[in-house]
Amino acid sequence: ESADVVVLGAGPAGLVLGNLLMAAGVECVVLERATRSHIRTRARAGFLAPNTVRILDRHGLADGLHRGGRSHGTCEFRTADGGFRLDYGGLGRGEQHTVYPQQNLVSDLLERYEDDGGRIRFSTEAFAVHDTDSARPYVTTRDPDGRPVRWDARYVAGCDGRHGAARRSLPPDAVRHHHDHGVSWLGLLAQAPPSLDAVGYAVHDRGFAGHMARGPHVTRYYLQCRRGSPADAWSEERIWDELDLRMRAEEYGPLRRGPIIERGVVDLACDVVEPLRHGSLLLAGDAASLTAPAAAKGANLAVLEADLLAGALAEALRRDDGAALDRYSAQSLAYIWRAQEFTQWMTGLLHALPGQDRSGGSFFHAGLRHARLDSLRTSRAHQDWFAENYVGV
Ligand code: RFL
Repeated sequence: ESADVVVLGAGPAGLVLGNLLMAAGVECVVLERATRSHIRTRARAGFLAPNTVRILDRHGLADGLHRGGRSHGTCEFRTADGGFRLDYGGLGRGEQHTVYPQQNLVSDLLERYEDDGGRIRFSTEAFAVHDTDSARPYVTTRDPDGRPVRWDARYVAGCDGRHGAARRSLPPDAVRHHHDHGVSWLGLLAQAPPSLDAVGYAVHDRGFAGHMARGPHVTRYYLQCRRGSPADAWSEERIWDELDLRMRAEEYGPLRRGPIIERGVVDLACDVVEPLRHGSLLLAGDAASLTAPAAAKGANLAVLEADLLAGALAEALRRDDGAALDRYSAQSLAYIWRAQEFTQWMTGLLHALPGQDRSGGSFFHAGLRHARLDSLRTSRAHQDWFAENYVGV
């Protein structure tokens, strides 16, 4: 089988790319390891940046999020020195997030792609990308009977995440910059209405706790946990008690409890692959760079890169010249590093790092964190900087 562009992965990156390539008249196919129902229900991100919404709007892909999304522009910090709220939607550039669950966005993108006649194969895992240094790369998969299938292409877009075939097929000269923030989160999805009308960040000596609305009946919570602890280590009651404690329920009132419908441990780590072009293989989304979820940049970068990559691929195919693809790599990396820098700052703001918290004996990091929060609480310039970076990509 063949296509001008073979896209690996049907997450936000792969499906935005598929839609934009189709709109540009580029022949493409999307290969996805999971089933249709799996990608339509996989809960992950929820905070879309204004630039993400602008990109989707520009390409007529934002109807669903305008119908079902909600504007959001406030976060609340709760600390030992008292709490403070930042109406970031009125600070910086005056822009807000749109809260819209990632699985809804993926469902919208998929529906549109298929309605427009887009080709997609589910339950089709790419094993490797071959001959990326040539003008005829190909991808290997298997058909439902287990027979090998070869997909010939002009270009292969690796949008298959951090463990995908694109990363495994990188040539030896590809550099992967990796950084481990050293902290882990227990990520929870609760069948419960939000407990506050803001993103909640609790900075506590026992560790970080976070609160993020996903919809009227579902709320995401995070609890910093010890590295290596299993997701099922704590009972639901213990989880809610710990959340109440760190979110300072005594001061602010108890959280609205409900069944925990999903849980998983996330080690906060990040990486960047450089460059994003390796001959005829291009990377976008988590395959290009992984960001820790502390600043909610991952899905937004995925959409931004897919937009840039679609334009570059269309130009490269039209002119038979890959210069636009090199520009894609350089341009995207500039955005990626900005997002990594802010994520690193945010991670430092929210956590007692291992061995550096008060109980670990070192007051130095706790002192820095205190100063950083104090500056954010009191300095309008710092708040504007925060708002601009928090909603920006
Ligand atoms: P995805 O969404 O992981 O999609 C990749 C797709 O590729 C498929 N795949 C393969 N297909 C074929 N062959 C193979 N060999 C394949 N290997 C994998 C997979 O099945 C999948 O369908 O990557 P993409 O498109 O780059 O999008 C990235 C985002 O999904 C990710 O960055 C965000 O979810 C990160 N993230 C958040 N980002 C935000 O912007 N805001 C948030 O609030 C936010 N919260 C989160 C998050 C990630 C989380 N996890 C996963 C730790 C919260 C959580 C809990």
